[in-house]
Amino acid sequence: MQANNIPARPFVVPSLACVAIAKDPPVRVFACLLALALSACDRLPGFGGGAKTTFDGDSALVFAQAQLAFGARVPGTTGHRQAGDWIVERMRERADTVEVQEWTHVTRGGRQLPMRNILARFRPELTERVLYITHWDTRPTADSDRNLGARGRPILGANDGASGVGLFVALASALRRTPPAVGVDLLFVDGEDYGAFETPVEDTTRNRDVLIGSQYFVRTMADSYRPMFGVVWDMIGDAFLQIYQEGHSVRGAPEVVTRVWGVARELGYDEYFLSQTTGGITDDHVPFLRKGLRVIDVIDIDYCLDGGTACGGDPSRNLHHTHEDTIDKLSAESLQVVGDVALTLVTKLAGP
Ligand code: 1BN
Ligand code: ZN
Repeated sequence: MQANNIPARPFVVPSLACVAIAKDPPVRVFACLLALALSACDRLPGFGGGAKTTFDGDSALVFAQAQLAFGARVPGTTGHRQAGDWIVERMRERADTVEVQEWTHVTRGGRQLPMRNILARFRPELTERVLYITHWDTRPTADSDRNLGARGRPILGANDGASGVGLFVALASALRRTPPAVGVDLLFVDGEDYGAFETPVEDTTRNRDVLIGSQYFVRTMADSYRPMFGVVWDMIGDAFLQIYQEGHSVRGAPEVVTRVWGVARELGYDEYFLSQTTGGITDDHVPFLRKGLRVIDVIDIDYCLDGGTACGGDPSRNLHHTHEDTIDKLSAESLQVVGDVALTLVTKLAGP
């Protein structure tokens, strides 16, 4: 079922259509300025159509589109550096503090990759905190594209990369307007998608060049950093939103799954947050779970052309890691649903 029963593959903000096709730097600058100008709109109080909170799904979509204006955000490329700078700037406008972790990752093949994790903090003085995580990099290859000849090119990553960034920037706008009673950390991790997700996916010793940023964060964070719970938000912009309960999350932090799905039910979103469980997915929550932190993965892995469950049994309709992961597959309504849940989760919590 599609979010709010909007017709199939709804519109892309027409005035920003230029952003997706922008190739030359001046146009990209223009696109960013436009996104910035529109970001002023999301500071207006009030609830948009269908919204259950002050989170603004339309703005989230605009911010996702602004990421796409940088092209693919593959570590080591210009698009990656510019998109990272853009995130830092947007967070400095909104969060109380912004910390940037920079390091060089050496791949299995000996390549040196510049990496950045960006941690935007609200109420950093508070001990009681919630940690939200999303990856901001995009995959260097389109491993599942129907066109075998195009598999070697990087994907644009509208859902797989930009949707989580759009969600977080819009979330940061809402948190700036109304500071939460508990601390909130928005962590943008790098290098989630660079290498190969080997099978079995649980074997993270073989998955050397994926989840790079989340593993680095967990390795370097203070032992005293113990958020109450955490959520990875990944691929949450699909116009046909279907979020199953991910296997590692259900086994590793069932009470967090119950909490997140409970809020979704209270908001009337149980047609999007489904009660079925999927198998375990190797994603950025795994390093946190291994460290003993209660972090789950909210991911819509059922990313199919024209919706359907498991793409109607036709894997060629799956848009994950293909060149068809473009902005027209996302919707502001889906981002609204996820943003309402993410914001309600923290605003429900009483402070110290
Ligand atoms: C999420 C987005 N992932 C990659 N890009 C993790 C993943 C790993 C998803 C294996 C499916 C299979
Ligand atoms: Zn991916």
